[in-house]
Amino acid sequence: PYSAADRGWLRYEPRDSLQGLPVWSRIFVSEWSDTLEAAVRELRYGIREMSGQSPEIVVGGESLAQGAFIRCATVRESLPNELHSDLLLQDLNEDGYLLKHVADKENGGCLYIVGRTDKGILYGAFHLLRLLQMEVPAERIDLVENPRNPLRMMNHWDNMDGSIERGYAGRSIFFKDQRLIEDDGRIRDYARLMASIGINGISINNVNVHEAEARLITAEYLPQVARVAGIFSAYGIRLFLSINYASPMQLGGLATADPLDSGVRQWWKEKAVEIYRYIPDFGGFVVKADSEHRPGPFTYNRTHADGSNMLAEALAPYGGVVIWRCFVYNCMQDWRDRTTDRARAAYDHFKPLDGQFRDNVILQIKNGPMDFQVREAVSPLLGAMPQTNQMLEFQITQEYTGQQKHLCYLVPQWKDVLDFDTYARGEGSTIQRVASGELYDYKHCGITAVINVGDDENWTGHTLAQANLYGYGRLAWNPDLSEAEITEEWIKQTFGTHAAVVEQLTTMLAESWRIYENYTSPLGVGWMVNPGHHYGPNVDGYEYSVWGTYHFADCHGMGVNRTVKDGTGYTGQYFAENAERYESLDSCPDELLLFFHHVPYTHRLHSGKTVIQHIYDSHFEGADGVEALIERWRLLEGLVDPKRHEAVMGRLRHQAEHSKEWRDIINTYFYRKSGIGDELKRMIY
Ligand code: GCW
Repeated sequence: PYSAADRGWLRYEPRDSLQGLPVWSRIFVSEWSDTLEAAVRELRYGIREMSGQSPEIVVGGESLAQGAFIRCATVRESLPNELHSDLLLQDLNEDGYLLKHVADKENGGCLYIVGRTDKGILYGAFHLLRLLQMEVPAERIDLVENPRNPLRMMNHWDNMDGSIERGYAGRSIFFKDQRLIEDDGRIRDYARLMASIGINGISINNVNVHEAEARLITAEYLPQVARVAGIFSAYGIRLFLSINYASPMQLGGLATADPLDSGVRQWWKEKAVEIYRYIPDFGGFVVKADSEHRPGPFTYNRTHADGSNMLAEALAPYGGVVIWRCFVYNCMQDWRDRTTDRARAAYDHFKPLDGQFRDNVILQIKNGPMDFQVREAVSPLLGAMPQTNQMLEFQITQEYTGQQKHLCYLVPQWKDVLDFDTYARGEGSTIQRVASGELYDYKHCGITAVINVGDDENWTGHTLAQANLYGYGRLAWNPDLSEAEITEEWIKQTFGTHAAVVEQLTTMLAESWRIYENYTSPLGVGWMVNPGHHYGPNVDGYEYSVWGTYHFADCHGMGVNRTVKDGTGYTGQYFAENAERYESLDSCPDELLLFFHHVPYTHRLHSGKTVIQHIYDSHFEGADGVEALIERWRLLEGLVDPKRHEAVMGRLRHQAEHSKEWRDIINTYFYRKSGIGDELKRMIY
């Protein structure tokens, strides 16, 4: 590693399966490039750590070795016949690779890592190391991998003063005191972690672009940004920046930022020339415009298409893209107004513009129509624009899911979203096929996520929150991977292959989302958090606010009526199958009931329980669930190193206390509102 930070899943602890046996004595690579160097160094380092033996790196030589070797090659090189006859080799895409063990009488087993590009080889090298960490016997390795999503991104919400919006793991790893951090060690280790899970694009600054960050695209900062971009580049990652839509005014001194103004257009074109002079493989811009008081084209009576197209035109000559966020809604709503529905906003704004965007614009859409709640419906905008590139946005940082103090494994939530069937082109039109560009022929598309990383030694605050980081990357690579596969990979790499560790941690992770949901806001209604920082229970925290986030609880019942029949009409934004399912109380799934309907507390769920009894039961179960997590973790004492064991235990203890606070506040609130007691007569205050 290049820094003293926790190694995450690139831990490479000694493995019994590699100890004492002769491993590969050489690693052959025919040419040298930054990316191949990164790949080969990683291989040598990982193998040395795990086996105690250090393979020699041979550049350009013939692979006539004494003993087993690893050979890294691109498809253009001459390879053994068994590989060439491998039809799959022809199907490798830009980032794909083949990993194959080939038995060789003289030399023993040889491993081939073949990519179409150097990047493919890098990904293949990380895959091989993953398998070795998992103690998969080398002779069994024979696979071909192609990523499903062209863009696999991370969004940082880092500010140049070093703070991170919604960051729960320390300060920024990129910025400090209005500058880019000069010690690159941490950034290199970060790039390794990201490349190991296939991430190929990273925007390094907050989408809320303040005064200082707007200047990242000026000569003052571009040399520093270019340095980071160079590190990323070796690891196959393109750097993106969030920009201020009004830059021509703030930076250029123009009187307007009107996207149809020729001076404004010219300003952006020249800006693009300048940026690409410093960063030839610059990815493009991420833009939050006309959203939560950020400037945008609305000021000039122009559309989101006008605004994004202007930027896209400037980046097009260099292959750059504009990632335009759809988190656009009225954040100055009157809580008395029951007709305005924030959930409708993205669809209402963007759907009518389908077909008006340039082909290097991508619309970035949050998984849900509200805002990364523990449970919400899937955004109906995803899949609703056949002629416009779309990209899915997840949130790894646990803003509403326990802020990395609580354990909440989000892979199950993301799987639900990815497998959700939109019915956009009939059955099987899943979100994962929208994002990957399989449903519609998108020029650019993929998945992005707001990252949970900071400069804490363990990257993510809660050590187990590393699983979310890892799991997200794996799903962005292959959304068909199962939760079980991802979890097993992560545990074995991060905590070793001991059966008890795998068993207990698997259960802890698998149950954690449901546990968190149980003691927080019920049945998909969301929110009920303290305003501003969003941590901890406050049922009415957002009830009389401007944010459009209400539960409408009174003495009779609660929930948001989003039906077409007599509600906000939101259900009508879905394709028929889903629209009907959500519209009707008979078919609306329990877990989203209060997201779609306003019902009496005595309404009976499909589970057979009334809403009020469900609230009580789930809240008691949720808090008890945290005690069970602690019990499981206790079993791993001695099997997990004391440092990480204690750190996680400390967080679990806090979670246990805090979950009781959630439980009692929610239960008491609804007991007092409804006047209906708990059937089991448990303590409610
Ligand atoms: O969830 C909200 C967050 C804001 C964030 C915004 C967004 C970066 O509370 O902190 O701003 O979403 O996604 O733009």
